Parts: sequence; C-alpha cells; structure tokens
Amino acid sequence: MSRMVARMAAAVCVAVLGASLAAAQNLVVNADFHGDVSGWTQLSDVTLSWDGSSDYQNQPGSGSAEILNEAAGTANSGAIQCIDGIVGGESYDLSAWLRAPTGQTGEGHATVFVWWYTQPGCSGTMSSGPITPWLYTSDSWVELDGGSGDSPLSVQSALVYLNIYKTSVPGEYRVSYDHVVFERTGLIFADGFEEGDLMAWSVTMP
Ligand SMILES: [Ca+2]
Repeated sequence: MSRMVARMAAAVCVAVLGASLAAAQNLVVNADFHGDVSGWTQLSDVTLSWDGSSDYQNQPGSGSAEILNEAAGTANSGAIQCIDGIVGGESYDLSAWLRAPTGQTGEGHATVFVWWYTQPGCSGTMSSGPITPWLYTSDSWVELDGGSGDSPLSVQSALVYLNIYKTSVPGEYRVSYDHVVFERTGLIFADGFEEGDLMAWSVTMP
C-alpha cells in the first residue's frame, strides 16, 4: 500500500467512525419533555401532565412529565411509548431521571422498563427487557440506570414504560420523569458495518 493509499484509508476510517458515533442516538421521542408530553400515552388510573416548573437539569423551558396516581386502591400503571425499528439480537440500554417528592399522602415506587415485541407497533408476543431500579421517594432528581439488555432475535418493536405503582390504598402518589434514554449501544454503522471492524476495508487507487 502506497503512502497516499494508506493516508486515504485512514481518512475513510475516521469518516466512518464519525458516522457511527452520530448513529448512536436516543430512540425515545420527546425524551426530555421540552414543553409537553406529546409522544407519550397515559394508561388507566393515572393522570399524565407536563410540569414546566421542574427539569432534571433545571433547564428553563424544558420541564418534565408528571404522573399522578390517585386510584382508589393500589394501582400499577403509568405512561408508555412504542418504538419501532428495533433490531433483534443487538444490545440496547435504558436510563431515566426520576423524582418522587417526600410528604405525599400515598406511598409507592416508580421505575422505567422496556418490553420487547415480536411485531411492529408493540404487538405480537411480549417479553421483558431492561428495567431501572425502583425509586420510592426523593426530593431531588435521581438518575436510574437500567443497564444494557440484548434484544431477542425476533424483536421488531419496544415499549418504553414510565411505571408508577401506588402500593398504599389511601392517598395520592406522584412521580416526575425526565431525560428518558433508550438507545442501541456499541459501534453502530448505518451503512451495514455491524461488526464494528473496519480493518477489512481498504482503498484502491486506479
Ligand atoms: Ca426536561
């Protein structure tokens, strides 16, 4: 390989590597709740609303999602978002920031988790994916890391679930959610370089 060819090969490596880093993006729509809770669907027993007064980074104008669980009894519910285009057999990771003020009239815990689905639109057969630790109460924002999980080979979509479980019969329990991240990990090449190995590639000159 001549010096010029070697230089060009290095340039191609750098260009492709740059593209791979850009491709590792958050798959969650409206993950930071910049102004509303669009993209998220409220489930039964809870009220999903936008809270402009609290953001996990105190960023003015961003805000967060608040889920109020005021069911008459215990209730396990929350808000969801379905993500299509999931690739089977790949690693995905999950994290989110939560806050659950102290002094509430009800008790419970909250988490964020993922369910895998074998069909688009979060249909077909479901199986459990990454899940963050539980949060009970915290007046400050806490980052919960759900770690990484390999998607089953047959998966085509994933449901991100902002979960709130009121475990006391009386009272209300409310939790805030912000910066929900669900992304494919590792080196990802939009042009099909799935192995993350560029060494098989070289540049030929006419
Ligand atoms: Ca926010």
